[in-house]
Amino acid sequence: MLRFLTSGESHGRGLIALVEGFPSGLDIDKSKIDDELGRRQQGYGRGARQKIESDQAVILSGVRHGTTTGAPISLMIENKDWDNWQEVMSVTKVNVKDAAVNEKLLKKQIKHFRPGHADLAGTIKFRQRDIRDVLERASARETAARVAAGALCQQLLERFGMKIAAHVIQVGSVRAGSVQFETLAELEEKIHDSELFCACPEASEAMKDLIKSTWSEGDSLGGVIEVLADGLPVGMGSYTQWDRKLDGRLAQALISIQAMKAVEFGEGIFASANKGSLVHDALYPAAGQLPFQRKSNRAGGLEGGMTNGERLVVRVFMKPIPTLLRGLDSVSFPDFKAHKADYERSDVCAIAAASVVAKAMVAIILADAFLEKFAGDSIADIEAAFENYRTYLSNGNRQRQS
Ligand code: EPS
Repeated sequence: MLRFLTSGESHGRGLIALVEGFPSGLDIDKSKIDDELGRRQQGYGRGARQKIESDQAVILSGVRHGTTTGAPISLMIENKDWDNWQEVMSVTKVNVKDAAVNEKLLKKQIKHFRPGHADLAGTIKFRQRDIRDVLERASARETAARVAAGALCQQLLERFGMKIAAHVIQVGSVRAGSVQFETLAELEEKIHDSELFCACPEASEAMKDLIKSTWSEGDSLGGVIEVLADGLPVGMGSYTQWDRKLDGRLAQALISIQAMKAVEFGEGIFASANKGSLVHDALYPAAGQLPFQRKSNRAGGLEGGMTNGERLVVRVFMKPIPTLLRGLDSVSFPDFKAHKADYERSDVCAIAAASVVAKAMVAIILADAFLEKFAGDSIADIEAAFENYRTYLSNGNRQRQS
């Protein structure tokens, strides 16, 4: 079992990702982790914070001489902004009798809930005295740690011929037109220069314009991300128990990303309104690597909670960021009087960054499901199990192996 946790606050010293259950013997390319971290910081619509940060991972454990050892891998990303927050976010007690310190604390205290954010329920639940205690951990800054862990998992998947890509297909009401691509490398080329990681150049410009005008109105925007994965062997995940189903596990991981409100696999929404004959992907014999083929992939690569050999297609829907420059109606804390929500420096639209996070979360779940299917403590053991399964599949999948 692959486990992963994060810790850290938005303006604290830094973030940590802890990945446990990762096999030994994989050569790690740290520059690939840093590339993903850099990509997560990009995208049109982000606020001033990204000019302060230049995220890089420091690998603290679990890797020796460039190769994983099988021990827990911890990755740290420092917050450069910490320099400006040392008193406000100090882990040790500060001297509130010092007028300068006290003034800093009061200035950064959050007293008005932002509707749509974790502020209200978090403050009540944890009996906080300052809404900042919720904001700091609920902030999407945390996703930098997820991206570092995801980039590690992507390297494991790549080692076994799998590839993941993500692109933005909608910002607010602007949808990308359909774009043709065969391989995910081709898709990545198409999104490379788009400031919104969108493969359709016209839509990309229209998305930018919409973000610009929304910005000037003091408002915010969400959007839709599509994540795709190729090369997944048939049978990752399982139909045998609810919590082994891969669609359920992916949905949970994606919905856990800040501001995500819905997930769709393949043509899931279309499927709910149409007849079975229009929805299911018929099977035909084939003589290739697999003894079957299909002419469509409306299921999005998953049937019965398992990969079925087709491309994984999953979409995740993000709501607009809840921190609005113009402030929504809200109440104050702790006296609950009518007051506009606080404005904390924020992004206007973080959909491009979120696409990198969605890709990372899919990588983490797929790596877990892969290790479950081809269990082994080392890459060598996993490779043997993987090869054995490939031989079984190429035999025509006709006989069960004892
Ligand atoms: C965020 C608010 C902003 C974003 C932040 C998420 O941070 P700040 O308040 O420091 O300006 O920039 O995202 C990041 C820092 C990041 O690296 O993604 C929030 O409230 O969720």
